[in-house]
Amino acid sequence: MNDADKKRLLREMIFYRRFEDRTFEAYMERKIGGFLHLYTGQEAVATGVLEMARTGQGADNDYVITGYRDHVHAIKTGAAPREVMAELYGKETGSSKGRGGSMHIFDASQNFMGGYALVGQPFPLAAGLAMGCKHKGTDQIAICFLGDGANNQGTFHETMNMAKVWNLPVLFVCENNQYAIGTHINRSTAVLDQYKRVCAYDMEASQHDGMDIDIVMEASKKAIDFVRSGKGPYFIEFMTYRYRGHSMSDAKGYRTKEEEAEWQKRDPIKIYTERLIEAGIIKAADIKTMEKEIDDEIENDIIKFAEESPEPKVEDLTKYVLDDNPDPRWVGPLHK
Ligand SMILES: Cc1ncc(C[n+]2csc(CCOP(=O)(O)OP(=O)(O)O)c2C)c(N)n1
Ligand SMILES: [Mg+2]
Repeated sequence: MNDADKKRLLREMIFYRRFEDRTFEAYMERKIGGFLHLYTGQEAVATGVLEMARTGQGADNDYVITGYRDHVHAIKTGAAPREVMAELYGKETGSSKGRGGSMHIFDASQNFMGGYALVGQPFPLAAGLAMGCKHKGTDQIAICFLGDGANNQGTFHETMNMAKVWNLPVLFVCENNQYAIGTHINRSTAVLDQYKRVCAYDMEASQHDGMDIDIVMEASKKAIDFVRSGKGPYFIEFMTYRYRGHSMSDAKGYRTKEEEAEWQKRDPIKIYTERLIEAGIIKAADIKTMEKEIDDEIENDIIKFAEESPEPKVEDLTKYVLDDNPDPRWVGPLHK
């Protein structure tokens, strides 16, 4: 990786942080409604894993799927930040035409297959995507990001079993931020190291620091190469932390300020900034310029686009839901 790539990666992580911060503000201004789950603190995971995946090639991209904390995964896979923001605003120009909102970002043109609200739902869908790749005979793989809490769902065990039985090209990425809403993992989960759980399915697995993007990239590259070469599924766990509440309505009463401060000492953007400054790749003053450029882009392009975009029309309420579906079984009383 050359110096320009390293600078770009740092810029991307700062962009994701500020993008999420700005959605927080828009939510407080009531421009964004519904649920909103922010990725702040976990940036090195999606950025590092997807940097090693195949993206930027449209229909040839690897397939990426995740839960509801999905804005950064969508953008890094290839969704336009403008369209992601417009989706949060519920506008017609949004990536799901304003019908999905924060938890349901989707961009089929980039093989970003969602954004799902149901915990554990993406596991079997990822196996299905991987099976599709196998049948088509391409060397694409499916990458499924999910939280530590999701591993207690039945879908986890069902999917790990079949992924191994069918030797599917799927990478499971566990973002272990140690919390499922307000419940610490040690109150809900018998085996704290998540990667150990898939030994029950004889699956390759490993655990790594998720706050250091260099470590994330190195470990992900090995795991992705393994999966792409046809050796079967792989489960990779990254230890990380979400700085904000689970969603916007969470006052974080279940954890201490000291715990938060401890994790923030190892902030992914701080670690990478210091590393690049030390290596002489970037100067502290360059960071300020970078931040200013990012804020300008977010405000004058992305937010502007979302604010100026039209709302979906009331008469289009059921468009893309039932109206366009020619199957008569789905034509209900609303759709004569
Ligand atoms: C099937 C299902 N059960 C319960 C919920 C409620 N719920 C939403 S998020 C969440 C916790 C998930 O935690 P984790 O998988 O660790 O993801 P994180 O929020 O930490 O990213 C729960 C229980 C849900 N959305 N879907
Ligand atoms: Mg969690």
